[in-house]
Amino acid sequence: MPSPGYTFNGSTVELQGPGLSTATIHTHGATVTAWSDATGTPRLYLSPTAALDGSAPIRGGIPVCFPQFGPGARWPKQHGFARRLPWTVETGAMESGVPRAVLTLEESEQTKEGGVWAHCFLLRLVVEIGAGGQLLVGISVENRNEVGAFDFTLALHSYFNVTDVEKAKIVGLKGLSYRDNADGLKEKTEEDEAVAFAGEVDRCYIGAPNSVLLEGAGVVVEKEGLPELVTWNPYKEKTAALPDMPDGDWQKFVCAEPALVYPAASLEAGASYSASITLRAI
Ligand code: TA6
Repeated sequence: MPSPGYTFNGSTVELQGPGLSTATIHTHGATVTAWSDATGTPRLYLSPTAALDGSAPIRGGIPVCFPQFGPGARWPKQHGFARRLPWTVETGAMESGVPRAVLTLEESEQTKEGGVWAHCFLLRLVVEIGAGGQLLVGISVENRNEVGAFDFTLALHSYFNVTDVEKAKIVGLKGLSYRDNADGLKEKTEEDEAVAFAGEVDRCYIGAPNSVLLEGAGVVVEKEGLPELVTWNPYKEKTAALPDMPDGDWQKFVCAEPALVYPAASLEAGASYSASITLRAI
């Protein structure tokens, strides 16, 4: 077995955890692009045609959506700037036998683009592989304005490998209200025991439980500080319109995205907000 450890080559961080567990984090967007569990099974989907050169957000893994989830309410482009900019590796080390990387992003001319969200802030992303090979991703948002609150929405837009999306299910959302982004953001109630993917699915479940099972992905997603769960698969037609995903790859992934959307969070100057996800293979 390889020894647990941490390496950084200037653009990617590699974590080696217990057993065969590993994780890769690109400094571009602080995007976790790979996580294999303790048996060495890769659990995150990464498009084979994703841009990894910083020219676009990375299609796959766990892009960070901030200061908004969705279209340009605060920043001009979809899902905000956090997934589009290079982050700084603050620390990377073994801590109590666990490999951990910490990446940060602060305000810049680019984050102030458009002038709508021209705030001083610090984002910190902590990625760690736990003793059982589980992946932990923590994010904190600090308002560094001298005066003045800001608001934001946030998502950890996680893509998971499945062998056949039409057999995959997300279990634990029955009875919840959701906004259906594939149907004009209408508010609906989930009637089914499990969310299946027999067509385009693009939903934001309000007040989702802190643990959901992704059948077909072999993963349980746990979340804290992220009340919503977004479920997404673009299916055939919309995948064909994505420039950075092969046409047939809609069959190979589901997105289950812990998010803070309804309502947006508001942070006073000097205040911080923390959230996290834990991904466990089952
Ligand atoms: O999380 C679902 C979603 O907001 C969808 O509406 C879909 O467009 C997706 O994210 C991907 O967005 P992107 O900007 O990465 O193409």
